[in-house]
Amino acid sequence: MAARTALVTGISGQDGAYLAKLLLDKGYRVVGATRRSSNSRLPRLAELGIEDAIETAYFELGELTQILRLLDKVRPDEIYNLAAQSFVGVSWEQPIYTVDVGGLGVMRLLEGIRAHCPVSRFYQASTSEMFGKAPAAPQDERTAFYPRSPYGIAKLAAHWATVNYRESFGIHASSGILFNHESPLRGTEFVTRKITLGLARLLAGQQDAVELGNLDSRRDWGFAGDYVDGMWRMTQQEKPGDYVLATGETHSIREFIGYACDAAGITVDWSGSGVEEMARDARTGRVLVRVNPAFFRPAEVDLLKGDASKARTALGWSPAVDVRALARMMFEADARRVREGRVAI
Ligand code: NAP
Ligand code: G4F
Repeated sequence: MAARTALVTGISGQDGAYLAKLLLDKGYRVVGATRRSSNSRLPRLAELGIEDAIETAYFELGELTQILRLLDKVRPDEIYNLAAQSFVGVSWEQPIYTVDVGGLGVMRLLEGIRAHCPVSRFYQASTSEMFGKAPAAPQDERTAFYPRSPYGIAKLAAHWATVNYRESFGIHASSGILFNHESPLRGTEFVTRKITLGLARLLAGQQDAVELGNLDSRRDWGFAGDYVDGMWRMTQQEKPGDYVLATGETHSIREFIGYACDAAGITVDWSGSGVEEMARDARTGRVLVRVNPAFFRPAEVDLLKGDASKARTALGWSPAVDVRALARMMFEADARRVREGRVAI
């Protein structure tokens, strides 16, 4: 039997790499869709040793004509749309672009599916950011949405587009409402990786204290490798649907710093409050983390904590890595990269 073909957009990103690896291990032909860039390397795929195992194709969520040609040519069995301007902080600086690619871009893809491959199964990378200022915790598939950023608004439009094309045209379109998931391949601008890489560099004498914004917000952090398995399980269901993927635990940024420091063998001593708050190495007194208001956001999502009961029951999905193990995995990978003088992904 011919291998099933999966088209993965956002192949150069964190989830693209882990999902491509999972699909290749399952025997899929993987076509990775990527933006044209002056640097054609895909370092995350290289780190997982799969750079040469996937086919790549140019792809831009803003360009309808390219999307139509690509879908007509590849006719994939499954489409995983992981592409987006995914950094919440930048979405206030690039609101129109963020909504264009993250929201309208999904309409473009769905129109392409409708025209060229209506039997393809579609996965949309939705997010817990859609809950935003949530009325309650934990959040599940029935919780009301209240996005707090242009990014959240874009993703909410894309989520409803996915639901609508499922209901209007019978497309097998699923929306994965994923809570924060991290890994050693996480972008260095996201807070977990900024902490683990910053700490590794600081301990090697390569940088001063890590400067962060709001230390009080709480996130439900899991491991990206676990979450891509949930994406795949959604597309294998007889019927499409919406599913929350989360660990069910929530931790503050301050707590994550503590877990990363534990992994580094450091006991943290917190002092001060507000913009004066800082974390020191309890033994040496060295400042590890300080607050820089430049990293505060115009509006914050204070508390995310997910309830993945539906995914557990219907998909048989559960996360294997908890936040402490995640922080250790990430710190150890960054410490190794720093020791070996490798450029951070
Ligand atoms: P990521 O590492 O930032 O990857 C985003 C990908 O989107 C990159 O491959 C990027 O390509 C691509 N992209 C950006 N703009 C594009 C455009 N205009 N056209 C085509 N491709 C474009 O994000 P991630 O953490 O892997 O997340 C994957 C998806 O899940 C994203 O949609 C994100 O919003 C969503 N999500 C993530 C989380 C999480 O915690 N990680 C949680 C919920 C939902 P370049 O390399 O060229 O920039
Ligand atoms: O790591 P973050 O930038 O992730 P955020 O905003 O939660 O978004 C991520 O998760 C979403 C799922 O809920 C995805 F949809 C989205 O694509 C992305 O992957 O920030 C986490 C928290 C925020 O409250 C932020 O204000 O950390 C706080 N924070 C404090 N100091 C910081 C910093 N965030 C960043 N990036 N940098 C800081 O210096």
